[in-house]
Amino acid sequence: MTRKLVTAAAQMGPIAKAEDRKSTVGRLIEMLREAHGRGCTLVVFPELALTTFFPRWMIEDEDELDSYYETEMPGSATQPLFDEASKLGVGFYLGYAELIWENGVKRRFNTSILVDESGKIIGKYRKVHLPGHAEPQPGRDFQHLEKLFFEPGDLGFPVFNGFGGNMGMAICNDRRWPETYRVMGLQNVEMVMLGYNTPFGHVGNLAMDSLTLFHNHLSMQAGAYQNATWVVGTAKCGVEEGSPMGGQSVIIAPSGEIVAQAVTVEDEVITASCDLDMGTLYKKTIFNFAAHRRPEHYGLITERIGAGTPL
Ligand code: CDV
Repeated sequence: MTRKLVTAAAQMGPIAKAEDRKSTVGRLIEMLREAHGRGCTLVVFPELALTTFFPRWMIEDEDELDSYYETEMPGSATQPLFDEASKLGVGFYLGYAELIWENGVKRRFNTSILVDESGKIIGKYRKVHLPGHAEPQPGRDFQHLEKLFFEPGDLGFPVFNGFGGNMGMAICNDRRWPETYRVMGLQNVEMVMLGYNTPFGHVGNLAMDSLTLFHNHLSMQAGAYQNATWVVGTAKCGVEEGSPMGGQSVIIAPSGEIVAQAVTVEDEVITASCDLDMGTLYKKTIFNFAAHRRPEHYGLITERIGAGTPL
């Protein structure tokens, strides 16, 4: 008997700076309904799916900065999404900017949640691998100030029981790091959900820039195959406030093969019937971790951060 999870990646086109939460949440609800109509019980939305990708600007006004963050989830603006999802019996992954107060200190995270089919939050993840800079960089058309506007996540890479399987989360730049998938692979993850905002021109090297979409898929396909897991990668894309961002949202099987891919850079729902048992053969053979891994030789991975001299 197979465990089939009909899953959607609900890609978003640009969110304008002036677009309010009501309108953005309305777009999410529309895609949720479309996914439900195609038999889905899980929808994966992008990273920072409620606002424009604000780390592209240096924002000095604290009130303006705060306006991009959610202080409660669900809040009044996002409650309709939760209501519609539970009414339809569809769960979702949602990325958003999270602001909390802890011991009188304001803390900011780039966060995702997993909501089950009854509307209950069953998992939370905070982005670990923050890209970009903590200071504005001169000469750039667009900044990438995630290191200024977020703290590195403090929840690790937990795997949650839901949707009939073992469900993991990551956010954008996390997908480029093999450690992301392997830590979840060691918890027998069966589906990794992740949202992304990937601006072109980030590195400032034309040759590398032309490979942006290739590297997007390369990272996720490798993570899927090497850990025998489904990966659902959902973009926010198109030209947002003048900044072009890559699309090509995908659903990837544990074989590493792409089984569904978006073809626009707009709001677009792609779906696949994901057999959560499909990774089992890989997990029992070529990627039988218990039989083949040699952690006694992997010490440098946790001892060193940057590359150093040969041992
Ligand atoms: N939002 C991101 O994390 N974006 C990064 C870019 C900046 C490299 C990404 O990995 O797509």
